[in-house]
Amino acid sequence: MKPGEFDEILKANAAAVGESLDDVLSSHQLVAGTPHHLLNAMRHGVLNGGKRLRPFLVCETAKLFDANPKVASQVALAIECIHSYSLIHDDLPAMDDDDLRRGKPTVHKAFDEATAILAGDALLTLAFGIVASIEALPAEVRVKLVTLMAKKAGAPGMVGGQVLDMQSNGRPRSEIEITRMQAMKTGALISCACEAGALLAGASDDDRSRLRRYGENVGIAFQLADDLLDEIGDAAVVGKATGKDREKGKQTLAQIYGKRALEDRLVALVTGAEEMLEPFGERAARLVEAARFVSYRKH
Ligand code: GRG
Repeated sequence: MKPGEFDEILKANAAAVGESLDDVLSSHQLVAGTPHHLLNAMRHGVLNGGKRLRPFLVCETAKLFDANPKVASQVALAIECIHSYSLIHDDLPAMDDDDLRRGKPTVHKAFDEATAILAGDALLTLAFGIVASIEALPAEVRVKLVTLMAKKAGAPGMVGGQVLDMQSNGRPRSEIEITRMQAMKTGALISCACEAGALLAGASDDDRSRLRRYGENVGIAFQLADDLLDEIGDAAVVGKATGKDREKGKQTLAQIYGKRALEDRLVALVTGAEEMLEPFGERAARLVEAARFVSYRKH
């Protein structure tokens, strides 16, 4: 792939995902019974940019197995709704207490705290509703997808990781603790996106496991790259809250091991991700690029 080509692919994908999310959040089914205030808060949390990495991963993994792209796109939107909910709640005063997200006021700033909590709740439940009603998928596949999403987004996944992160505020953490927290908080939903793509496409257990492991590597790399950016704390880095974790007194792996060791770890994670994709050859070229993009990104 030529330099910059993947960035363009991801940008085009993000624009398309944004439009589809807009359609979902304007659909008669949803709009009919939803208070305007709540709907506006949901829209604010979802339609404010973002890389839309998780939807990209769902659709690309599904493509490896020639899945119906419309079905893949529905699952992708559902997972992005979960991601959006997690960011809305993560920004709340009780959690990270952030005023800005993607350069714009967070949902609790633009609306109020109770509305932000409820907008997050509504997006999380919407996600499960979307997947449960994909008529083109056999019922047992829908059940498997819902079960996977519940596990990865819930207590043994993202929510549990967030709790571990909050518990460790202000006290030193070991490498094992930080890695476990990151794999749950950030890695679980990214790996869920990859596994969901394989699952919806009817991939074999072996292929599903490959995609899950690819996703786990990408998820950990995503968080390590975030740690590195946090450590660098470069004010010139666009869209990055400078040294956010450090400012909040959280210990990062970059502080424990240093920048160099983290960079080496990122290379190993990308190699591991690539190995998982070997059986798919050229068809997985975009997923290989995605692993590199996540690991070596500058913001
Ligand atoms: C509140 C249940 C609950 C969970 C929150 C994912 C998460 C857990 C918090 C996000 C905190 C954070 C900033 C972590 C760093 C890595 C990360 C997930 C960044 C945001 O994801 P991107 O970069 O976001 O994919 P965009 O803006 O591109 O959608």
